[in-house]
Amino acid sequence: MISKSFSLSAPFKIMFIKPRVNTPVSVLDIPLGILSLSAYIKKYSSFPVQTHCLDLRLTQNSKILTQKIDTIQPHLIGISLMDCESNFLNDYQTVLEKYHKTISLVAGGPYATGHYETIIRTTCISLVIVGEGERSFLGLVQRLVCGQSLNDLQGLAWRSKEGTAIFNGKAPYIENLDDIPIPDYDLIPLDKYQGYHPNMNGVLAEHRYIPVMSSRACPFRCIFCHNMFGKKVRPRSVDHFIKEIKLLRYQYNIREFHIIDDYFNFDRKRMHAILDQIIQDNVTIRIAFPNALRGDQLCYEDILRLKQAGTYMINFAVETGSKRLQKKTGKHLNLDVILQNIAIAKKMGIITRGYFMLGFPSETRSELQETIDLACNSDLSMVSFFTVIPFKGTPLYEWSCSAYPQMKASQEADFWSSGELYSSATGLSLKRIKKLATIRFYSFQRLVRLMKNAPRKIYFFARFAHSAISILRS
Ligand code: B12
Ligand code: SF4
Repeated sequence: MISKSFSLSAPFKIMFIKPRVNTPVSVLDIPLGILSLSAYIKKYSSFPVQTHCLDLRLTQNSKILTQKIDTIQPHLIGISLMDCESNFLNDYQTVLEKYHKTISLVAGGPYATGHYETIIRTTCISLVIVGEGERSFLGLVQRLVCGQSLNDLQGLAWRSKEGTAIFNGKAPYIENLDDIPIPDYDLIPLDKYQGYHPNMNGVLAEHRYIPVMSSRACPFRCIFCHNMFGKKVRPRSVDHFIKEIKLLRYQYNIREFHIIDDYFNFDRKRMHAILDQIIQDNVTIRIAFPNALRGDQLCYEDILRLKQAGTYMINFAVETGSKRLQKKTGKHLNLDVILQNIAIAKKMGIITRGYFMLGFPSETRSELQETIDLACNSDLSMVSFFTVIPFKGTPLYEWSCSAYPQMKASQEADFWSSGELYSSATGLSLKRIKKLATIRFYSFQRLVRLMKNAPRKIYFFARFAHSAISILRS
């Protein structure tokens, strides 16, 4: 078991790292997970803690990591990893190896959760927090500082003397999300995350925007989902969330909010309470839902209230137009209701975008066509066709392994080639199909309507054009 000695005459220093992505389009939204960990540990640690964040997406300087480590001299480095950021472990292997004897290296996030064994076996990182991070990370830091054993710390995976990964088991989720303080926004140069760069929503109506989360988890069981926060939705209280919105609006001058809950409309009463509060207190903001709302769990009243509170854009994660695949993927959407709600939103002048997934194992040409037809015949204003990516730790991954035996052989599947796996199995070029579908979707009439509904038209369209070009090029 790794244990370093710390003499704490000064604060315990933690340096978080947010890597660059290894995909063609790099989104630059704030690293919410790191900000939450920072706020939590500062509030609950029994000794002073100083936190820093190095977001590698903000710099091109390849030496910055070493420079920052040497300047800050952290006791612990915490690396946040999604699958699309896992290249960091290769790219910075020598840097990590240089420091791992003197600094505790800890990984967390969706990739670390699904691949803790690989990380512990193949890199010099010997500590991984699996799943929701706040509580286990605090426990880890407290134990490291006090020199206590880590053997029973829930949520931790660690390297044994033999070099194997030992996982102490899942930690219980934090029941009351109000126990987590408002994210530590001062940890990052917030101004650098504003304005003209790709963001999760694709477009923007305001220069100053931010992603926020009012609840964690989702009760559905889509087979492609990387289940990070469990199946029981845990809401923050309306007051706690509104306090954050107001802080960001009035103290940080944020004008646009991207609500990225997995299931914001899980409780209609609560959703109305949040929206009513925004309306009553005259908090003038624009709202978008880049992580989508559950489109078949909305009604006219909900959409009206969303509009009144400032919503200018709603994303709908339809995924597939095939009834067979709706069932097979566990999405179980009521397609008729979702199409009605898209039409209602259109009438209210709300911009809507549909997310669709193409290339599930066993998906036939006519099923692909059903999805494309559904998108093109709908009232959606915008569309994103994605290639199906089977993430390790999801049921889709298991299904893909049996559908594509060559994927299993490659152990850690290269997710970004999964479109090619589908294409080589079926002879259909997903890339081409996606491009043609996108071109078909954006009819002249649709573009005119989008222009009509777009807030701050020139600003909006500059971003729209930018993201359309990146998609067509990729
Ligand atoms: C915002 C978001 C994005 C943003 C930014 C993500 C980011 N965090 O930087 C963008 C738009 C870039 C994005 C992209 C994608 N995303 Co996304 N995204 C999300 C979303 C909706 C919210 C992330 C978030 O901020 N959560 C809130 C914070 C509090 O949680 P967190 O970041 O996970 O952090 C917690 C723990 O992970 C852990 N932790 C995190 N870092 C660290 C570090 C340390 C040291 C420790 C100890 C702990 C720790 O502790 C934190 C607090 O509990 C999640 C869904 C979700 N519910 O989380 C999906 C999610 C992360 N995305 C997912 C996917 C599939 C994608 C895409 C691949 C989708 C696609 N097909 O294109 C792309 C990636 C491609 C690309 N080119 O970038 C998957 C994860 C896949 C994976 N294993 O990496 C998720 C979980 C969705 C899902 N349910 O499947 N995404
Ligand atoms: S609805 Fe979204 S968050 Fe919920 S299980 Fe499906 S993909 Fe995951």
